[in-house]
Amino acid sequence: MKKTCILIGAPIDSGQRRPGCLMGPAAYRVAGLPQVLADLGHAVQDRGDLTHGALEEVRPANPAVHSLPQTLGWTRALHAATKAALDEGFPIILGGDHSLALGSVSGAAAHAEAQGRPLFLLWLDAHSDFHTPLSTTSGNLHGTPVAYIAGREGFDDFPPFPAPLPAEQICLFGIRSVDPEEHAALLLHDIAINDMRVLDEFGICAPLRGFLDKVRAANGMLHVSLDVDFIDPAHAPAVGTTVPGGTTVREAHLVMELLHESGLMTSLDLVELNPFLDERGRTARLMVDLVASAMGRKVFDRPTRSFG
Ligand code: 5AB
Ligand code: MN
Ligand code: MN
Ligand code: MN
Repeated sequence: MKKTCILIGAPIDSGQRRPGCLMGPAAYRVAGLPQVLADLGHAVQDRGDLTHGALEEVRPANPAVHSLPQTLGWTRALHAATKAALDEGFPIILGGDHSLALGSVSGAAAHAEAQGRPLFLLWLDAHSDFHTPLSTTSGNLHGTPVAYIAGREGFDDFPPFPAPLPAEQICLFGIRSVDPEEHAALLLHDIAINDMRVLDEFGICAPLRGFLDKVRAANGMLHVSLDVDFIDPAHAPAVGTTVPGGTTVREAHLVMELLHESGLMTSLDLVELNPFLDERGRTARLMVDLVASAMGRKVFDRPTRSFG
């Protein structure tokens, strides 16, 4: 189905300490994302880059946490922009570090609540991002969005999350780096963790189809958050937090192709691209190619699953 793709630039660096992610939206545009979407037959509206608006003075309870006022400002801006864009089309958030998902997913949750539909979340990432602002030791808030979305305590400085997602509506995929505190909390919340061990044994299709079947059965909306580090750093070097043992290029494309075939995805984040660390734009181009697969590009256009 052809969509109205609404591109929202989110030049955010404040969720971690290595500068460069704020160049992400520009890199996606230089790598040709708007044209690729148009060539696939979609309407494209590029809304330009957001700003975080006025900052309030707020001191974090955990002294390790940095850039809290900026993160709060971005959370409000992304919430409003994503919620509004969902009324008109298919938002694609061009990050920016992963702290942007505090706002994009809360905006998607507010929209879904207003529609009376459940929101599901597919988190494609090397990390579980399940810290709270109280538990994080790095103080980097890009490691916290899943905890906010799942309704963990510790987000008192943030707007209350609209209808936190029950564990069965969250699927972590590609995980291979979890801090001890996150590990304990994930087990308590009983969130589905498709770590790389699971993907090694069962492949991409079975675990992903299982989750997509749940979304379909519930007539759910589906937000997908794609962290560059989901892909192995050998193929996607432009990221601050490299973790070896990630997905191959083809595995990542297969995820995107299955998402497209499902017709279920309603919003998408592209996060953690740091163009300053890239090699001649290859990571930005890979991310654009992955979006193309998610939006209908096929190697060969034949009825699915016909072999021989
Ligand atoms: B990303 C770590 N758990 O809290 C922390 O890249 C890494 O958005 C967080 O997935 C990685 O600092 C956040 C060690
Ligand atoms: Mn992440
Ligand atoms: Mn990550
Ligand atoms: Mn990262």
